[in-house]
Amino acid sequence: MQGLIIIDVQNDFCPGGSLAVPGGDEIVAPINALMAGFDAVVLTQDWHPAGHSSFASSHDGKAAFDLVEMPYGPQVLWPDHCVQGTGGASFHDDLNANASDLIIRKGFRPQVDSYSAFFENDHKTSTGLEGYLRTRGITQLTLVGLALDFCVNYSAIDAAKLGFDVTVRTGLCRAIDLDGSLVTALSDMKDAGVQLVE
Ligand code: VGL
Ligand code: ZN
Repeated sequence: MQGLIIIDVQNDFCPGGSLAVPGGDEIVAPINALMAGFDAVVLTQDWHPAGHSSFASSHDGKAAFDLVEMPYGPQVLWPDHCVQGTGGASFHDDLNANASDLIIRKGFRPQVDSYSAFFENDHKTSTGLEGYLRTRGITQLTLVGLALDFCVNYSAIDAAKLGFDVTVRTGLCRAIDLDGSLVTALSDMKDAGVQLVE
């Protein structure tokens, strides 16, 4: 059984948003067209409380894209984005969210960021997605969405580690590309056994 995981196609990650990924809106229509071919369709939604610890604005003297050390490891600081209940946290208006079976929200714990759809950045706290997919009999996953080098990357690697058969459709993703993060992400995904398909 085949699952489609659509990562963070939200206004703040699209042009005009506070953490805009170049071309983020270009993938919406082709992702909509892909949904019908899958047994399960899951959307993820980055969903931070105001003042979240991943926001540069929560750290005195720090700027967006600085790196800090958190109790769980290194963490990039981001512009405020995807704050719960705001328009920036909403899915892109043209995304066919009605055609999804499940929406997984992540990053809602104030002190921990969550790039992956499966585990938060402490690599321990589960989102519950694994159990959902397993109980629905899904063994093969296709991932698309934003951003390829952060949330798609972490989700794909966790999925592969959990034993799912994972394909990332890179043409249906867009990247932030911070200091070479895209090249690193592509090689990390390959090393984890993720299939990269244009
Ligand atoms: C993401 C940075 C911060 C993503 C989420 O969806 O890739 N990136 N929060
Ligand atoms: Zn975030």
